Amino acid sequence: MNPYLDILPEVAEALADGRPVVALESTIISHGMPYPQNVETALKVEQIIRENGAVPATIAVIGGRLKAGLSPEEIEYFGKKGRAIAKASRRDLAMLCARSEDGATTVTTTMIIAHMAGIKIFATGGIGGVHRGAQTTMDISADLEELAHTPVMVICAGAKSILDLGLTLEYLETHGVPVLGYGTKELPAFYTRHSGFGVDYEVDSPEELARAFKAQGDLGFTGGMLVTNPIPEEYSMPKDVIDAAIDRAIRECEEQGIRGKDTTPFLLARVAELTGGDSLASNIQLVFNNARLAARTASAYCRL
Ligand code: PSU
Ligand code: MN
Repeated sequence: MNPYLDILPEVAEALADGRPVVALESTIISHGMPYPQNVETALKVEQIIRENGAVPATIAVIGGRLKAGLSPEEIEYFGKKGRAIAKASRRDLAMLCARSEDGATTVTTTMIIAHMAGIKIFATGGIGGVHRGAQTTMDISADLEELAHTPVMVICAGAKSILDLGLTLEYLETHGVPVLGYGTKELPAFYTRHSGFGVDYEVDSPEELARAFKAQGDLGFTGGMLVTNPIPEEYSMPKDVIDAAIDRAIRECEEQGIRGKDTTPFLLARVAELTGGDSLASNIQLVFNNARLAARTASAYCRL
């Protein structure tokens, strides 16, 4: 086992017994939602995963240790400290380990640590991607590169239109990452079920998702797989409301000269403010929905 890795006993036992485990990220807790809704959501997500037959493993870096599985107290700590916790991408892990510091894991680092621990399925809200204007800023999330290289299935609600969804799909195609739609042929756009862009394949059951991921591993491919699960209709937002908030947040981001790793947390927080909490409520519900699908898919994978 990697000398920097700590696996929570409950998670280690499930993995040793071949029982289903679902990884969860901690940037969504510290940087993606405000306190206390972030802690309430993170704990509820763990409960939903249990109710659907799997063991949750929330992933983070604490004191330079890579943690696969957190206690409720540790989740509370990440939620309370919020944006004071460093957002940890691939380039940050070595320094955090060397300096014994804390880090909130993004999709990228959650995939890395999940893979180290032997966890195959990971549920989150949205992934990073190619930002609008990337032609000049070159702002492309490390999440896409990780999906290209690390064999973990990421179940999300698509990508927010803070990103250029068309370019994000092109990048994933170039790097050979399958983009599956759960019960849909259309890429969902996080807050809304529709983006106007197609996915590679529509898949209609957790069993089929599990078989697809198994086949990818059996083929000797080392990359990940992206599952996009549309937000339930009753929680989706009106497209004009969310588009207006996103356009305004992007304008403010440019005006304030915000760049690099601060861009996504700024846009997420600003969109939530501009929609008066409606977007937060949708965000929470889509994470629950992804957790359910991930737990069922992890269970199906264990039965193969
Ligand atoms: N998109 C969301 N919610 C999130 C994130 C992205 O809708 O919480 C977080 C995830 O942790 C993701 C990270 O991995 O932001 C991407 O950041 P960046 O764009 O800096 O790569
Ligand atoms: Mn970026």
